[in-house]
Amino acid sequence: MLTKEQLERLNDQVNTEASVSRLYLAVSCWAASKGLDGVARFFKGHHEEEEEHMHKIENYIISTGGKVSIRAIEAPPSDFKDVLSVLKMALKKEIEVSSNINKMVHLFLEEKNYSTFNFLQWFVAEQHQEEHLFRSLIDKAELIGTDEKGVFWLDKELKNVSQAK
Ligand code: OFO
Repeated sequence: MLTKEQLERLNDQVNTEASVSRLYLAVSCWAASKGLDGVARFFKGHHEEEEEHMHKIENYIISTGGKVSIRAIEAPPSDFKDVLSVLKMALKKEIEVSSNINKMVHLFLEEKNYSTFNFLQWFVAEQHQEEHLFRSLIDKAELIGTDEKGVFWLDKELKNVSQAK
């Protein structure tokens, strides 16, 4: 059983996951239109993962007898500067998501809701992996440079990462 505030926080997170999912979908479409198939595939995969995260939380709310509230979300941009800036934007987003998750973990622990605290541990681990992935891709991209050859390499690298998942 969730309190009103706890339910509100979980529903906020449903909304956040939906918004990140739409952003990654927009990046994927943008990349596909530029012929960057690896980037498109990578972000399409991440779009799908974020949808799964959203469903995970919805299902959890329902399992507690709570009500899911699906809200309107702001449309993401449809144009982006380049691949490196897109990766940096994604890392910034993931850091924001991690911060939300951490605040929730703190709340549920303080309020002795151990079941939800336990449920959120999956997200803590997932966010750690996501931040690490984006950080390492940015580091590699900065090392190799972002001229045409660099972008070609990055596109291939993102395709490899998608295939390895
Ligand atoms: Fe990576 O945002 Fe979901 O949890």
